[in-house]
Amino acid sequence: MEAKANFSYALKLVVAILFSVGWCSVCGADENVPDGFELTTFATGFTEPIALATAPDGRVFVVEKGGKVWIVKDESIEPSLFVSMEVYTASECGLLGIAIDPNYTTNKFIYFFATITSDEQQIIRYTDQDGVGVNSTIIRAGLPTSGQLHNSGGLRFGPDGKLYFSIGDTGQSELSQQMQTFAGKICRINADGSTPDDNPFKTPTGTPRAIFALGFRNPFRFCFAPDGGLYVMDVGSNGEARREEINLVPSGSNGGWPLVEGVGQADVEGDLIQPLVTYSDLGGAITGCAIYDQTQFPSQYRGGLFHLDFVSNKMFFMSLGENAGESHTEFMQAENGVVDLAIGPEGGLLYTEMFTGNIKRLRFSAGSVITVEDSPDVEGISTEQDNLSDELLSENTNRLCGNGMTLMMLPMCVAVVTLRKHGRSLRRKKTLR
Ligand SMILES: [Ca+2]
Repeated sequence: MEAKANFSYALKLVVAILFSVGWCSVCGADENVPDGFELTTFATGFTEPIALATAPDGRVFVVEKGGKVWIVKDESIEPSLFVSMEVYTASECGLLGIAIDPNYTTNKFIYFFATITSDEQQIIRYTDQDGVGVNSTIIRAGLPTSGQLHNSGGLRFGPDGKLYFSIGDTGQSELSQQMQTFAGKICRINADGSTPDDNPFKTPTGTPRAIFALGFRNPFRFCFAPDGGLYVMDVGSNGEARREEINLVPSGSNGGWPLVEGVGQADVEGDLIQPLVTYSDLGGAITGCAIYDQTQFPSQYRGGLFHLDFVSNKMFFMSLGENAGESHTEFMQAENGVVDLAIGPEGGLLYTEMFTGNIKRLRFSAGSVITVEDSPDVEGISTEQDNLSDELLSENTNRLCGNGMTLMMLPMCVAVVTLRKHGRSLRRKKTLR
């Protein structure tokens, strides 16, 4: 068994040891968010919260690895469970993923990815009947697991309306390149579990396969951009060759595992995907991701990708497009056991922490952002200036902080102004009193 591969179990053990000797203050990191952002506890008290999703009505579904699903409504946890499923929970097994139907408003369907026994995983659909899951329906049975490692469990609808799921190599790396198993694959199915005719691979007799892309080690989480781009986070191996990867994954492509980890080619049919980002020093297990398609954050984050790392407990950001990889930067420090990330009901981000039992909420709180080049009030402001003029800030107070009532209610209002001139982009911050 690979020590690092079994990432949840190994760290849990460390945490248990530290708890037992009273050192837990050293388990987690001190949280730290960028200027202008605010981190709060959205809901707490969960046992190993491993996945979450926001419904169109603003309720947030929180999935516990042990099989329970809770609903958070208006920032409080509903007293009755949505569902409690019988799942197999050894090592990395359990209730692992959730997806909400694109037509949820009319059909109320919610889908889960679960390890059912030591040798089977399933995709199961429930109907949301006033906050309770009913009409349990198996969408896909017989999905592989070894009852231990690399079960993955990513589950998302693409913009094409198809249901995608990810399964890791189940601890046998050679399976990732073999087409007769879903191990080490990203799969694409219809919402009813059938296989779409336009999937990229066919069996020797011409039947479409559910496989959308092959060659992944442990693609625990993935996310879609509005243009259909599928971004897969593939957890890296151990030792010097280890690379956590962010891959843009086209239909019919090959992620390369175990022939290549990170960047490189191998002697196979067709080119391997070259990851947009690889890292080994920034963390040790890449996890939840979300494309930021909202407007609550400043404009430079819109349309970009946020992701988590379970070992360094950090969140990272990268913009998408031509130079996506080069823009990958550390965004914030979280506390302990970050695994899933989703857009929250108010347009911020929510993430789960396995070890604290918390759902955290990240919002931008520094009033509005004005872009200097868009403002008529900023003639003469140069990017060389260290401080914004008081005149600029007072002229823009209402735009920055809302209205006078908002200013009075807040102890302070931090103005953040982005200066974009001559191709440079600088942020300036000033506290208004
Ligand atoms: Ca790869």
